[in-house]
Amino acid sequence: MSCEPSSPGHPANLHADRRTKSHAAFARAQSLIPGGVNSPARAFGAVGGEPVFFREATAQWLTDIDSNRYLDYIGSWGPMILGHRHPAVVAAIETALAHGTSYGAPTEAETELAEMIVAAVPSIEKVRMVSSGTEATMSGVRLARGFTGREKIIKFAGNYHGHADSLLVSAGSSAATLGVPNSPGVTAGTAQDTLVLPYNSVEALHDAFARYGDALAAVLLEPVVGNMGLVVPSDAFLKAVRELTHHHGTVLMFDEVMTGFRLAYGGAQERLGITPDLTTLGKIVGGGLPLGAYGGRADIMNHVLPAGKVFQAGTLSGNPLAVAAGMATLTQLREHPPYPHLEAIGARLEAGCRTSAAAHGVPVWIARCGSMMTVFFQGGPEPVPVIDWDTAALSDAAKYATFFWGMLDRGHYMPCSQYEALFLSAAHTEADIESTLAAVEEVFAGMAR
Ligand code: HOZ
Repeated sequence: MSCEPSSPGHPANLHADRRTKSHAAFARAQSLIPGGVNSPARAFGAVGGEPVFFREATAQWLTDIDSNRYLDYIGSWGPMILGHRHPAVVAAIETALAHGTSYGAPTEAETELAEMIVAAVPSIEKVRMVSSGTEATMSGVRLARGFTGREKIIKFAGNYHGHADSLLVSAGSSAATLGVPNSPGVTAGTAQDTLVLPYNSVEALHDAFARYGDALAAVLLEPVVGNMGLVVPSDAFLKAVRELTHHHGTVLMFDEVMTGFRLAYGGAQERLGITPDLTTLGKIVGGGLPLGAYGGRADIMNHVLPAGKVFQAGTLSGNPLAVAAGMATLTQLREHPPYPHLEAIGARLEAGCRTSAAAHGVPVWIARCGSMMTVFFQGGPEPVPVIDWDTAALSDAAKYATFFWGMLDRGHYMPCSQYEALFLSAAHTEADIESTLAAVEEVFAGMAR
């Protein structure tokens, strides 16, 4: 990782003259906002340059403040599965806006969105709305502890569940990218009840349950990981997770903040055929506005205040604009499922990247699940399967940076870290993918030299 200013030879400086307004905006932001950004994932620290500042977005396109256009492959890190400013979502927000922006009191729309979530997600019988994925997962962990009366939880290295203290242990996403998987400020007391295991290790799971068994409140995981780059679970791992948690009365909690409504309408759990006890949602469920949710078995959810005694609250929880955007997005996904299209363009993108990498001898491991994908740049000629954080961390971040800047300069906005997945939207066309693959071909050819 490098936070050093770019050197003249760094790929970040290719065509920097096209982003002079972004450069000035970043300088101004840095004087007022720590690091110049309101979330580190967007800071470009891992690719050694300065972030692009945006003016607007439409469908699959982003426009920066220097008027450069980019095909968008992050979709606000996941929420924009329909593309930006989908007319149905805009109309729903405008209608809600005409009535009021926040009441701090219940609305019927919240119940309607709850009905849609319960109908969509196999494990969810009751659901509580919050304002972000972090809040959802933090609240879910508290609930699992309150429900079981136990304190310890298991998470997996490289999985990221937002920035609640007890989950900032061996965390992925920008925590891993920027070198602080265990953040200063998280006390040893908080972290000691979080056990960290390697993802996909059935053996480690059995060992942990043999040792801590009935003291485990929850096992929390991304059922398909997006936050150390894309990593898929093995069938054996998922089976072991479900069987062991069931046997020990431990709550199995899926963090579907990224995968919910994306890998299928019912999320990764529908796609993989595994039903957890609790599920956390964010991103798509809010249609691009701040909304998260956690839900699951009714007997567990009934422990949340005021039905039960586990405290969780929020002034803007179930905010009417966010609920309207979420309902409009879910309605589109249900009535006009984009999943076959996303699968088709995802498969084409993956195949094209493989072809170019092989043609130019660029060693990569490519992982994809539906509309999420990562190209891991590797050191040696033999591909090393990326199955967990240790194998993801073998990636060559400098090569990823070269790829990232090469794509950006050709008008393709990719994740600014090796350890984030890219996201496709329903708005991406087959022609967009071909244009992206033409850029990939050029960039890989350059990397081979
Ligand atoms: N959860 C997003 C992808 N890892 C990052 C969002 C952020 O931290 O800004």
